[in-house]
Amino acid sequence: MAFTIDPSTYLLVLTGAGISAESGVPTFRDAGGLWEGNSVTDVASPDGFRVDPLLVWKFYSQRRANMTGVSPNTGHRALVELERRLGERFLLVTQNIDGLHAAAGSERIIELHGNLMRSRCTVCDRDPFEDRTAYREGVAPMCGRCKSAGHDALLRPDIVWFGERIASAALARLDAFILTAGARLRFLAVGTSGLVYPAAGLVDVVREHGGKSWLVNAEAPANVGRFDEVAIGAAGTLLPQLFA
Ligand code: BJW
Repeated sequence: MAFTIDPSTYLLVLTGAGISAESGVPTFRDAGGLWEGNSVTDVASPDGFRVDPLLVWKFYSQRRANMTGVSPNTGHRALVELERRLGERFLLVTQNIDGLHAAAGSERIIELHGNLMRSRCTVCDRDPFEDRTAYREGVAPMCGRCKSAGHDALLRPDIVWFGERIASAALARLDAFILTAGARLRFLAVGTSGLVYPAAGLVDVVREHGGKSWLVNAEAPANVGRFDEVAIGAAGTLLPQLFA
């Protein structure tokens, strides 16, 4: 099997946890995955954070620490190669917060669910900032800027939790790409279970615009029937072959 791109193709790629699995980053819903032992509502929702910010910080601190020494794999690098071929006709939308696409060299990226290595204030409007600290002292981190202004405010990871809105600028950039491409659009989803929206609905949006959709995944995900072509297997093996 091969996925054909020609000089008019616009390629929109959506990645999920599966593309980072071969780098050693746990997926969410696979056996032994990240959610096992953690209730999603406890650690990845605004309500969970309100109830127990320390638990949430412990969870994300551990994940920051776990990223030490983790590097991109052949799947990430195959997408860098595709971007080099297509230039402005390429856009990568990732649900992953691990930063591995940027580390591999991808440039045209939308990080739909945020970034693990950034924090932001829960109160003030300072920009999200790079923060690799894995908090261990049993105290949830506070905003230095708010403290200087005389009040206390919690920091939080710059991540989109369940029930939170995706940044409107990200959605606008995605819409603009899809509109420009029209029927020249090809959509490639890689390593995602197709359960979490709005990402899981992208395949339908592409179809409405007349585009074709391809899927590369280790197993058939929830929305497999909505793709035109499906390749089942490991992303790190299949991606370099499918676009050779
Ligand atoms: C391999 C492989 C290998 C393994 N090679 N493959 C419409 C319908 C129903 C519900 C909703 C809807 N619209 C919105 C919702 C609600 C909700 C939602 O989707 N709920 C569903 C669960 C039902 N969505 C939201 O709340 C979103 N917000 C929103 O829509 O806001 C609207 C709004 C409007 C007005 C007011 C307020 C709000 C936000 C979603 C945020 C998701 N965040 C998370 C956690 C944060 C990040 C973190 O902590 O890390 O993001 S959830 C979690 O799931 C994470 C992931 O990015 C996301 C997707 O997971 P993914 O990537 O698919 O991973 P897995 O593990 O599930 O799958 C991995 C796949 O890879 C598997 O299939 C493997 O087989 C495969 N694989 N190895 C290839 N080597």
